[in-house]
Amino acid sequence: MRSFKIVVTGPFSAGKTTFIKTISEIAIVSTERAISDHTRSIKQETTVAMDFGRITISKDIVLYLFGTPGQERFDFMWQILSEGMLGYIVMVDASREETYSEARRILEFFATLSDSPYVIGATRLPENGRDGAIQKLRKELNLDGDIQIIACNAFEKEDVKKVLLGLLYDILKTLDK
Ligand SMILES: Nc1nc2c(ncn2[C@@H]2O[C@H](COP(=O)(O)OP(=O)(O)O)[C@@H](O)[C@H]2O)c(=O)[nH]1
Ligand SMILES: [Mg+2]
Repeated sequence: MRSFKIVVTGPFSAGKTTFIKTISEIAIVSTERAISDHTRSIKQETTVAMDFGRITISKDIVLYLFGTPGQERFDFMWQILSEGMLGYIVMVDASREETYSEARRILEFFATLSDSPYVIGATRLPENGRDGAIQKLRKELNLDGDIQIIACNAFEKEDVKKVLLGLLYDILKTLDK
């Protein structure tokens, strides 16, 4: 049995908690709190410490998912959560361009923490012109061509699986080297 620790990160309200909730076989251990500051207009609750979920991929592979909080004052948690991870997912709400700079900051910070593979899970992509939107996201986030950007409705199990398997594929590639 191999277990993989995977971190799910990304800007505030990108869909991280939803992603883990959708796929986890155990009731998600979430630490949501009512929001007291200006970000309350975006949503009512936020993750203050972490989300935790588990998914069995096959009889040999189990993934443990750790979601990071998305507000700056909890940044110190990123470092703790990233310890021992085999890969990470950066969730980005493609429809909110004002969050891209935060996404870039997260990408840069994680690159200093770890060499492990990562993929982008892009939520709220437009129905029409999806390829163009993905290309734009790649450019805005300064991503190399070999970094996967995977379209994801975080409420859809199949989409969440696609993102996880995409990452797993990149992880297995590095392990085989
Ligand atoms: N349309 C759409 N809404 C989403 C998606 N994922 C999450 N949401 C909504 O976006 C808001 C933020 O989601 P949440 O999972 O709490 O984001 P987090 O801050 O990254 O943990 C919530 O109102 C969700 O219902 C998605 O893939 N598509
Ligand atoms: Mg959350």
